[in-house]
Amino acid sequence: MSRLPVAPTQSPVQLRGDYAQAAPDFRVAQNYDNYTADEQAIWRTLYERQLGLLGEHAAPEFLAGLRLLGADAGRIPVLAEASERLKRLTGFEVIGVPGLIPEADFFAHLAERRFPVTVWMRRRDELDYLVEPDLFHDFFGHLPMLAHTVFANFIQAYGALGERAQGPAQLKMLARLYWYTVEFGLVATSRGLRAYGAGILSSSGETVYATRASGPARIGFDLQRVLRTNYLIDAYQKTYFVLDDIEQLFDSVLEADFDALFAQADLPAYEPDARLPIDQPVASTSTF
Ligand code: HBI
Ligand code: FE
Repeated sequence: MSRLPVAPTQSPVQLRGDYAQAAPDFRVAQNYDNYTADEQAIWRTLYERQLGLLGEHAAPEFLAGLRLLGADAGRIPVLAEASERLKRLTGFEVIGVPGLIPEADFFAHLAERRFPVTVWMRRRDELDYLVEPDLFHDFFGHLPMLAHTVFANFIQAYGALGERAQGPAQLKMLARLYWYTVEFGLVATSRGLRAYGAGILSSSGETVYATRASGPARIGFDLQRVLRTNYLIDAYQKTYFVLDDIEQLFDSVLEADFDALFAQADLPAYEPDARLPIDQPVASTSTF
């Protein structure tokens, strides 16, 4: 495979997966029998740890999606089985990939309702943090929300936007949108702030921090603000953006004029901890 993806993180990382077996669109087989007993145990540990936190911290849409996926702590899920379920729910397929793939391929898959899921599991010494998304992050973190019709529509629209973006500055804007919603998004509910972002819900530490810590700012979601706000990849977020409801995400990109927004790509970005007069702070029941 000549075209190895440039990992979309600020620090170039050595990609872990086996890209040599990947198809031109980066699909790989899951090779289920290759998972070791320890990898099955790591899945169980991660799943059970997160399950204990979801009731208090996860958006109801995430909880509903996780149930619909039918996975459990007992074993690493078979991607083809989850794909069958998800396809019936929102038309999204699940495809195995060796890890991070080039942005153009990633966007093309999303635009055609295919979600790439890394096929390898993290090591035991990476339970709390790893740089590149593994199967647990992608499957447990991302797939439940793809069972939600409107969120699935947003992800497809996001993929189509990616195919429209021209050049690194516009791609960076879209990476910020993905980061502050799909990865680290919060939503307001009648029972307080809940997380729907995969980066939050696949991390036990950030699941509690994002919804309860007093340190970070929590700001009402504003598309233009998010598109211009840089993010930290190796620390808890300084700023979380809060949706009024999941539909707001799809509505915001549907109504937006991306020709005008992309034209602002070269404007200076806001720092991750920026506080602006236009920001609408959202109260949280901080407990620490
Ligand atoms: N590849 N497999 C995979 N998973 C991702 O989440 C991913 C990717 N490539 C690019 C990428 N994310 C980011 O650049 C997004 O912001 C597009
Ligand atoms: Fe992710």
